Amino acid sequence: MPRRRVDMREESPGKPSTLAPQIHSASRRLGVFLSVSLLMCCVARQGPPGPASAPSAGLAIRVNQVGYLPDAPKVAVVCALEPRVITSFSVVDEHNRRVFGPRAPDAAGPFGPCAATYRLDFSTLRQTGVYRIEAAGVTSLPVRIGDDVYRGTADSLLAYLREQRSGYNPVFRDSVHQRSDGVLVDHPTRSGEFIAVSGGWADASDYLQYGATTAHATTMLLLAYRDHSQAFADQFQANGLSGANGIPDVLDEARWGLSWLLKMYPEDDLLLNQLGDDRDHTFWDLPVNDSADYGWGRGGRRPVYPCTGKPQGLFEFKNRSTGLASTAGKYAAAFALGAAAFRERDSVFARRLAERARAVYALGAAHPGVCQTAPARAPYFYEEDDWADDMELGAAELYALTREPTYLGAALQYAALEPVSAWMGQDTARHYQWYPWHNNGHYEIWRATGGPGGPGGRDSTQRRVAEYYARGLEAVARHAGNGFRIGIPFIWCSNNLLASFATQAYFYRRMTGDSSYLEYETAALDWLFGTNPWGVSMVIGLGATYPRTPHSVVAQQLHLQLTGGLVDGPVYRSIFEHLRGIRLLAADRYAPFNTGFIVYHDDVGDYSTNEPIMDGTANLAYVLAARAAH
Ligand SMILES: [Ca+2]
Ligand SMILES: [Ca+2]
Repeated sequence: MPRRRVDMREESPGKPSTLAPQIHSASRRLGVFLSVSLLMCCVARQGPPGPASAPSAGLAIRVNQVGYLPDAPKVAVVCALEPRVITSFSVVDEHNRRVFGPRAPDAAGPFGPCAATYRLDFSTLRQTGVYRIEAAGVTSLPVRIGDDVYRGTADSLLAYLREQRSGYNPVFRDSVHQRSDGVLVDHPTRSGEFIAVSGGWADASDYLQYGATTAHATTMLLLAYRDHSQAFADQFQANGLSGANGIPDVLDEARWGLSWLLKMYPEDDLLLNQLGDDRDHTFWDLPVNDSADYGWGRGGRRPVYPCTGKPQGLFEFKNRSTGLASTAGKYAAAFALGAAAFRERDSVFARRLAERARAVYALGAAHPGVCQTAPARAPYFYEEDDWADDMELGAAELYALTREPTYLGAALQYAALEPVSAWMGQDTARHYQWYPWHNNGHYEIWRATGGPGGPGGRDSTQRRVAEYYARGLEAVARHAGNGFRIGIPFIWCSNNLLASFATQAYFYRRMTGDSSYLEYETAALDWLFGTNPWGVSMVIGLGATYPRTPHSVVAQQLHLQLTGGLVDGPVYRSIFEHLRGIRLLAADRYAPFNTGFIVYHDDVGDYSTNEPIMDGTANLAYVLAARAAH
């Protein structure tokens, strides 16, 4: 989330004349194939606005707009904008026949814009169908119950990743930075050297690319396929264009990430971490004709930053990097998982990945500490402060791949250094301070030491890593007494935290069979799909009401729907008000619900709440795959 926005918002609204030529030129260039790609690829034309979100009688009933599995907990939430007493609710079917209730709701107190909330639990309704919830004369959006409600949703998210591809891009059917990536900068002896690093995904709606987020996203895709392969189909080719190629699309996408990460680790002692920097934000233009000027002319080559183990930043602002391990561990994990995933399909690729996994892990072990992203003209960067979690995961995946005991021993030692992701239970955190927001390593240790069908809770190692997860879940649950059962801090990219929380809770439940946190796990997913004060699904294209005007130049200029993109999500009002250059460009259709301590705006100008994020999208694909494979 790097944000083209930051500088862009300062520049683009006030300087439309500088943007017009690029947009015009892009439109001309794109016109020929747009109609085809819209039908066949990652995106669709923007549809009409979704159902109105305005509350009726100051009261709204919020539901998961994707739906509920028959055996899952099912809770709708009432948000009343004024204090209100509600004594009963009912569920009616498509013929308006009451099939559940009347029942008494559970009063849950105020939250954000809601002066009162109520939880409407209809979990015991298991019959497949389409229903509505009624209370106090107000009716919810349609609610689906069925075994198939999550079918295909994980694949839907992959559409956004294809749209974000750098190198050959299937939406534009054209090069994105293919010849301009990149020139080594901030290297003690080799600055100015060209290194071919084209590929990967743009991190958000700007075109910066990061090794850390790409490696995490790739890892989540590989885990999703390994654990829930039946959730994924084959409808796209390796280059992202429509058409089956005999490989599940989630593996096509994971390989896209792996191939770029291999380029970003070209030599044993050269670990690259970032492509482009926030000078990217100068222009609000399409990726195929990016005008950013990094000192080699507009639209010229882009800088690529190595991990140096020292504070980085070419200009006024510096990060606080201390080592290489946070990035090295993530690369090692992705490479090792990739080696296992492609062992049968492409043994040459798999052997290369295995070799790179060992090398980059060794580099991280030799250089403990964090490798943060590098700021340029703006003060923002990913302030990752933890690296033991990343080395734990790298070691765990190498153990799973090689069965060499030293890797397991190392994984357990790293795990003990950071048993709990430190944001859990806190009210705030720095931008990407504890990243990834959940630690896959504990689950991977559990799996590699027995896993499904293994000794389970009887083994002390397995008990220990499960208990690590429980501590984090409990810390979040203690903050989740509100009607929505949400206990995360509403920092920038809060939806990332919810996807992570849901992932960790799922891992824990699978490891132990303990459903103590299922209520909160379910609430996190429900929140992402509409059970939130605004009644908006946070994934573009999923649900009835979802972001229509995301912060994206591609969506805005080409009138495309970025199907599958998970947006940042609500933030504390104080964050929204203090980030640089945010300006809402249209009337706020969610205004009645933006009166509390957290805000969300479906507005192209709001890069703090409404910008799709690549890594969160990939993480959510895991969560949805688990539900689809139910
Ligand atoms: Ca495919
Ligand atoms: Ca970390």
